[in-house]
Amino acid sequence: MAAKARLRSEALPNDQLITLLRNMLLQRAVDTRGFQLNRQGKVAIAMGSEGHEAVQAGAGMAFVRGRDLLYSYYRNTGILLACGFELAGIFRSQFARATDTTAGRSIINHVTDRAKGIASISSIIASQCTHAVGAAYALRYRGEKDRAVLCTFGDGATSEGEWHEAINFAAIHTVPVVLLCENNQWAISTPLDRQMRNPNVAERAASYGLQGVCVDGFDPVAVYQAVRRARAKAVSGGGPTLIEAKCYRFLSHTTDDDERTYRTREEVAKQRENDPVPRFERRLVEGGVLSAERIEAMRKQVTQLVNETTDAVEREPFPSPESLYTNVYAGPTDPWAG
Ligand SMILES: Cc1ncc(C[n+]2csc(CCOP(=O)(O)OP(=O)(O)O)c2C)c(N)n1
Ligand SMILES: [Mg+2]
Repeated sequence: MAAKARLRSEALPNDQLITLLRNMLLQRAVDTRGFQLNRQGKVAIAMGSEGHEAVQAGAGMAFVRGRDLLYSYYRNTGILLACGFELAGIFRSQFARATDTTAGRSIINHVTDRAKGIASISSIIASQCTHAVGAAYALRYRGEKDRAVLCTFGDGATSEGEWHEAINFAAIHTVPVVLLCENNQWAISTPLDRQMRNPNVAERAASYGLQGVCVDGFDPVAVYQAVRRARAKAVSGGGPTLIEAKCYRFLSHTTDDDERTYRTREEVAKQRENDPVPRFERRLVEGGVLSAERIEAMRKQVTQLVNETTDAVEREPFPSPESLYTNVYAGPTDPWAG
């Protein structure tokens, strides 16, 4: 009963709660598949967002499709999907097919979709922050109404000079950007206490004259509400907000990394107790939103969708050898000709 009341007081209709859960289940299925495909030797590398599902489902739901711009990073398949990016596109990138948004040229998850407002993902940590703030400045400069930029980055990114330059510029010029830190406690093998003495990224906002908000990154509703509020503030001329969502990276950094070499099993097990997916499932069951059977059916449906999409994309062609220099040189170029 208490749980029901709590869910109601959050003022999110059931269909939105179900959308959040579906996105979280989809993220986990995509992650699992990516790691399997790598172990099968079918994709060169995979990256997992496991532990970030709630952050990404919540933030993606606050993104207004057709209006907002997304500047995210490589660990953001869930945000991409929640912002309307095509599921097949994720696998086209993993399989490096000709149909991929960079025609198989980029490392996995480095996709783009201009029509949907999804900017190209860059491997250079924090570079998306300066791009995002520049785009938000352009929106304001052109007087575009009800449009904002969502910029996401990891805790490690906040050690980069570019991050500081971006947030400072954004604050000075009051640009419509929401800065969301997915604080998963690790930057590959570097723990948080080797990156910063104050573990609360949100508290840094004050030094730029901004509002900082810290949310439970295992709670998709809390993240959604924080990002939605920050977006509303941004589009009404209130400027940027720095949101820190505390989460965890359950898997290795990528399939090329082995997290067992630098962190204890006890630490990971402790974080697993709060795994955002089963936690949100329990909350929806206790709140009377979904039955355990319905959730199981959703999980099966999402896994089937991922499997079918993977199979279909695997049949798509690789880029042709003749296209090797396409988009590499301006104009027709044959580098081998004298
Ligand atoms: C400028 C720069 N420095 C270093 C790297 C290598 N690198 C790739 S991912 C990564 C860790 C980033 O950690 P964080 O920002 O916390 O994101 P997470 O992977 O934990 O989500 C590093 C150091 C890079 N890509 N770019
Ligand atoms: Mg990190």
